[in-house]
Amino acid sequence: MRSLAFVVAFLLVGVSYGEPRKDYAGAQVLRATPENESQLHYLRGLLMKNVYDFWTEPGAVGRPVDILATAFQLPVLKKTLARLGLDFSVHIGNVGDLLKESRIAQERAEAHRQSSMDWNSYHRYDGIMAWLESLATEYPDLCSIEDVGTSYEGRTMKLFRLGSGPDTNPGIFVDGGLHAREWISPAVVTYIINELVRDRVIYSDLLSKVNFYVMPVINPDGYEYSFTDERLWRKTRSDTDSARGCKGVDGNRNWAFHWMEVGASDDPCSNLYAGPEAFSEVEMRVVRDQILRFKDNLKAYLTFHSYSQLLLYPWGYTSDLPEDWRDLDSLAQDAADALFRVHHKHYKVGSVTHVLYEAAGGSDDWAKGVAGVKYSYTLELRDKGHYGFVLPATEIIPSGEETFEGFMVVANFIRDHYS
Ligand code: 0X9
Ligand code: ZN
Repeated sequence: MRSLAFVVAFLLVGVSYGEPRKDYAGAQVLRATPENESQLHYLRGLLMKNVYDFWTEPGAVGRPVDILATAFQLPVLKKTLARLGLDFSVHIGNVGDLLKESRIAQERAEAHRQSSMDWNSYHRYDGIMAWLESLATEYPDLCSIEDVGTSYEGRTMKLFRLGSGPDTNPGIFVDGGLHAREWISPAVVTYIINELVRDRVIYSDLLSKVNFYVMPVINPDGYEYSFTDERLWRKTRSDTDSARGCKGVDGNRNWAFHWMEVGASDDPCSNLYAGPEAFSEVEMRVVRDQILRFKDNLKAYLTFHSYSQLLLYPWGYTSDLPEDWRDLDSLAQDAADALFRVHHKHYKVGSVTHVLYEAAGGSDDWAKGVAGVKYSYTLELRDKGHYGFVLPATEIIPSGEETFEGFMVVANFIRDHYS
């Protein structure tokens, strides 16, 4: 009888590819700030044990770390942190409730959608691609779209090009959606495209002097999985040799520049799994090939993530700075200032290692270190952890508005210095 009940429960909960779906009822996000090296060291060890979902990673003494624990895990985690003398606060009181509320809001917004594309709710992969196609059809002198690859699960990956000038114009490569659960990223990238296209007359000078190469969702399988199965999925969806049936690779540990040297895991069940080899993930290879295709003209690479409100530049693999870091820092400061002026959101500027943590195999490091794109940045969008990855869709437009202003600082700078 008990085994029958187990089988029924198993079927009701739904099990995909050997990974039981997580139960977030009563789950919390705790924020702990290490105050000394030994606490930091302990948190790093905990991260690598891969028991908890670290929403932000331990970087340095004094830098807060957000850790998600299920209701079942919470007592142990709280006891462990207390034993270490690590102060923590409950940052999100019930992740299950938050996910439920956001699902209801998303369903409501989808039901009331007036047009195929808007920025009042988050959009699925096919919808975003169809919208890009429609722009290219409507504005053939300004936009074009091209199939450039196929994801692991067979989704077509597209490159959207924006600009009215020759191919030899300086270029800016923009991508989003590398990490599946960071939904604000594709939303903001599409917001930026929409602004530039809608106000193409106002931006005609820029568009005639700079080319934009945009891929708003570079991890399509993971992104879709985060809608259909597991909202908090981060990685790609490729099969691994994991005995426990764990799937997927962290795309931002998979690039071939100091791969696997630091801040990455060789455990396929880890959210920081770097893959069996550099560029094991077809999606990252597709983006790599597009960057290489235009690299002679690319002056900037912007990759959009969330959350924490940061504007980061290389390196992620070392605490050394690139020799031209002052150039990157000063442009980023100007962008952060412009962004701040819109809704008074503060973005911290600095190198990945100095502001965040050491992590090798990121696309930003590769773009600068291998492709030679000088101004390579990772943007960590809103918020600072109040909602974390479950950012309400009502924040898409304000995020878009402020990020657009920061983006324009970079775009105008490239025009003024390279065209
Ligand atoms: O850890 C990451 O991949 C990024 N943060 S996130 O919370 N979106 O996962 C930061 C990447 C910074 N760049 C490198 N580590 N190279
Ligand atoms: Zn990310």
